[in-house]
Amino acid sequence: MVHQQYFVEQDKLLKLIGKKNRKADFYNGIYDRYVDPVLTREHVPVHWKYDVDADTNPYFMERLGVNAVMNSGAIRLNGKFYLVVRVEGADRKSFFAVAESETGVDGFHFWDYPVQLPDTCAEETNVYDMRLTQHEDGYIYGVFCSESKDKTDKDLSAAVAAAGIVRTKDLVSWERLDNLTTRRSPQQRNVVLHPEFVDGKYAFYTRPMDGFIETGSGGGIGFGLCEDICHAVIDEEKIISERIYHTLTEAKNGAGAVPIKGKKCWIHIAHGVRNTAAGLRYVLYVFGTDLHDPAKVVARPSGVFLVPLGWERVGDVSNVVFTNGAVSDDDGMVYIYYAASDTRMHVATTSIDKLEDYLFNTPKDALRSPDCVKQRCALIARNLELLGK
Ligand code: M1P
Repeated sequence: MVHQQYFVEQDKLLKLIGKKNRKADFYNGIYDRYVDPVLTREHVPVHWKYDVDADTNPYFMERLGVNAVMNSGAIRLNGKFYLVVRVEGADRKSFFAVAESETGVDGFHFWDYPVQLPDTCAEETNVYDMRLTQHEDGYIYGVFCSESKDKTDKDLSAAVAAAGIVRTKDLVSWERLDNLTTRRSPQQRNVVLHPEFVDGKYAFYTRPMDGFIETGSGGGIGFGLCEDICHAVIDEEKIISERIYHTLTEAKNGAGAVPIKGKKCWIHIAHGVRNTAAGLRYVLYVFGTDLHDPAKVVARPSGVFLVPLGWERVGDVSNVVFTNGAVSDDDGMVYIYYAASDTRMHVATTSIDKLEDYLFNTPKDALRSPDCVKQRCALIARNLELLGK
């Protein structure tokens, strides 16, 4: 017999899924934020966590808890919005699950089962942060972090991060391909597949790393080409968005969402990390690359694009915003899905036109306080003249 509490919990879940989201009272002219997150651990189906049988679970206890839902790949198919969500179990292992919505800002609900990836690598302990690329070759690719224990290091926490690759046509059946090999970088995380061929090859944005957490002396967002997606090997990585002293990318950075094709450039929404007395702070930034040469940066506005605000600052890993999925619709609206503090998923909406205005009309970083104040005084002077003051 089904436990009575199941119906109580199921009712709460349906109310949560049915709740309409609305724009928050936040303004910067660049994007809108929303009052409610689009997905939280409370959105996880009841039957994923509880044994609903009153005989075997008389206290209706959670048997397999879920800790967080976060860093989600995003795609729009047949007019619907799909997230491939990183769900972190109470056991700290992450897995992927599809959630869909008609509107992109509310109504997200999980499919009945999580994604069951082909288990091809016995060493792989954890998988997370899938980027979904609708490639012009006809497949939807998922590129994610595949983490294994580093058995060559005595440190218990030592791990190796690699880019796992899967592909699908329907988000239901997934084919696992070889992990990406990058000749010059022992580790990779935050790898993104570009949606179009470049010089007839598959193009990846990479993040060369010496270690699992630290990117080491190099880092930055790299770009490389490979011939064969089934056995992907990149011989050369060119850094296209480097780390810069005293900017938001000082500690590290990484590609975020699959770039969106705009009218003037490819629009990249990435993350940058700096160190503070309170620990690492993750924010989002935007840059544009040439439509014909996606490795050539043509716009890099100064400063942060989106930062953790209010309750977004608090969670399992506080003071973090992270994106690995954004989609545009037929009207040029853009939906940016970002996780707050490695805990829950939010959305911000804007448009391709607004993002390109932001990209090409926001001043570049002047890099030194005296030059930054000159930049600001020039803006103030122009404004005061117009305002007649
Ligand atoms: O905890 C913040 C993020 O840390 C990692 O990002 P990066 O590789 O740039 O440090 C990722 O593990 C990501 O999942 C996480 O959100």
